[in-house]
Amino acid sequence: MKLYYLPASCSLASHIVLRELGLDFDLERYDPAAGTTDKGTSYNTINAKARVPALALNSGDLLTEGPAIVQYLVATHQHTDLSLPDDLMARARIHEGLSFVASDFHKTFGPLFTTDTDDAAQERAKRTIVKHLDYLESVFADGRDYFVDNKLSVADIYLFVVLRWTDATGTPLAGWKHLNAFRDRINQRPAVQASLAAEGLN
Ligand SMILES: N[C@@H](CCC(=O)N[C@@H](CS)C(=O)NCC(=O)O)C(=O)O
Repeated sequence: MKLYYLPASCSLASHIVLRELGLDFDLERYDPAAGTTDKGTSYNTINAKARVPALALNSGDLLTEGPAIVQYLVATHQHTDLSLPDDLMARARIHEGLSFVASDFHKTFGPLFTTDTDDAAQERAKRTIVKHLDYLESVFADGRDYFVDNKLSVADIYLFVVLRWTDATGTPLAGWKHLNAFRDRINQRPAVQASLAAEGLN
């Protein structure tokens, strides 16, 4: 297997899950400015969406979209802390958590990562991020350690990756004590530390 990635981006979630599952995989880094990978391959020829993550499977299939990748990985490797529950409602809850992180939380950061967004759009994005952080903080206010049903899941890994962006985007987590503690908790996992090191992030 090979994961196409961009350091610290949402592809970090797929990267962490691959390591959590103890899988054998290669990494190939995408350089959006050049439009190529670090092996000099035009990335459009690999993934026409020109987005990471993309996972090249040993079967020859290319799987894209982070939530699909992490759910596929845990569905095909059941023997870890990240195992999918048998109960369909519990699975739907994980999907619900992933969808919130992907469609609402992650996407709000977009204007803060580009230089061509005006100040008003950046302020609007920050206000929406704060709204999402308040919501997430309220979820953790019942004392839970993990986002969905208080059981570690791929939704926690994706949430951790997006929470990492808050420091760089003017909404540092210090004001949200439960989320701050959650980020520290996930950060301590050996697979997370190994992924961060492999991406040159710690
Ligand atoms: N819908 C995609 C979104 C992926 C996405 O936003 N990828 C960003 C990194 S977080 C990317 O590829 N950025 C590089 C670029 O836009 O050139 C998914 O969930 O996987």
